[in-house]
Amino acid sequence: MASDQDSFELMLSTIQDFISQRLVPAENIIEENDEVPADIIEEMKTMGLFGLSIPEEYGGIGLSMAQECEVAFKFGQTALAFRSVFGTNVGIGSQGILMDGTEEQKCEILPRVASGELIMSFALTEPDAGSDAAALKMRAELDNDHYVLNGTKRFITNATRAGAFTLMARTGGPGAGGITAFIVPASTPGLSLGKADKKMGQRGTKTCDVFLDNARVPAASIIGGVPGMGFKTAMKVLDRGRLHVSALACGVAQRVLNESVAYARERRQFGQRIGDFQLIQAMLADSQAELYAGWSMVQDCARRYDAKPAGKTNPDVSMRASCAKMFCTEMVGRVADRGVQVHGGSGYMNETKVERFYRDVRLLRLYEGTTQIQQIIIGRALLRE
Ligand code: COS
Repeated sequence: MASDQDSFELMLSTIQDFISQRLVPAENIIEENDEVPADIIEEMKTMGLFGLSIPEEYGGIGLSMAQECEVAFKFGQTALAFRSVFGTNVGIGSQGILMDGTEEQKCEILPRVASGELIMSFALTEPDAGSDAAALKMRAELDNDHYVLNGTKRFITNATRAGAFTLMARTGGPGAGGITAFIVPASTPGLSLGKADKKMGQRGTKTCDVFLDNARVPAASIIGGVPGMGFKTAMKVLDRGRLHVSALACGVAQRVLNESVAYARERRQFGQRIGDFQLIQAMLADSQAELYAGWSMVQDCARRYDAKPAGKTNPDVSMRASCAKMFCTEMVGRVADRGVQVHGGSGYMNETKVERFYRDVRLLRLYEGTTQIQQIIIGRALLRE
């Protein structure tokens, strides 16, 4: 389907209908219940959303990065919890296996990930290793043909839904070269979950701690079969994930702008609609121009991503993905802030959609690498010989 632009356009329009007819009307349910309804998750599976990025040979739809960004842009225009349900399967949970896994691992895992039967989650962050991912402490000790895992993972998205984790642990000495990526089934004895995190926003998304207490996994669970490659796998996965998050940020900016324009058309003060005031127009114009700039970056970077050999790193593309992540997630913060401002006092009230997006987008500047981490990646790339 990926190669067929007409089929892709058809799929995008089906997604658009699903978002406007099914998801947008369910946004209040998410806010009230902190859960994505089970029937919606089933519909997402039927639509193939869990397998967007997985090649057709492994049961997915095999979208290009540019196409995946278009889908992420659409899903940014509703409560972010919906995308989060399948987001780890499309991105950080599955891509390490696709990029660096053995053929056997790909054949065994990816079709189940693509169908949504298996939810994959990505476990890198720890209590003492957030931005400094190479400092992670979780130990993986070799014991005959098994590894024994001990330690804690933190803020793990979709952990409560996950059937398996792409999990980074230390098999060697300090630093990046001592880190290995494993596929760890959630049913592994010794693996348990903490209580659900209470977050500022993004109601309906699920994060919690994951504890490993003498959890044994076969040595064959190492992604690609070679220890010590896990940090590079994680970085490649994050390069890609950052582009996806950039597109998502643009989608939210579009929704907030739509809400703001609609409000500016209707709301009347001083005897006229507020949209007729130039100070309101200025806020809308700033948001539109920044959104246009951000989306242009995403499209350009996604094209470059698709042009490089699959699974290979291109430092220039990594640097540009960080530029897009930094710009788009900061941009949507400003757009959401202006959205609240255009709505005045109503924008501070929970029943107003912009209030929710204002809280929801705060996370985008933090996960998959903070703005400051993106600056470091960009700065280092510029200074590299
Ligand atoms: N693709 C492939 N390999 C990469 C890479 C990338 N994008 N980035 C780094 N590497 C490789 C390097 O080439 C280096 O390999 P060699 O030792 O063979 O030279 C190795 O990985 C270590 O890289 P580096 O020295 O740059 O590691 P640092 O510890 O300095 O960390 C940052 C680099 C800060 C960029 C990294 O820790 C990071 O991205 N942190 C943020 C983590 C994050 O996003 N967390 C979010 C949690 S997931 S929601």
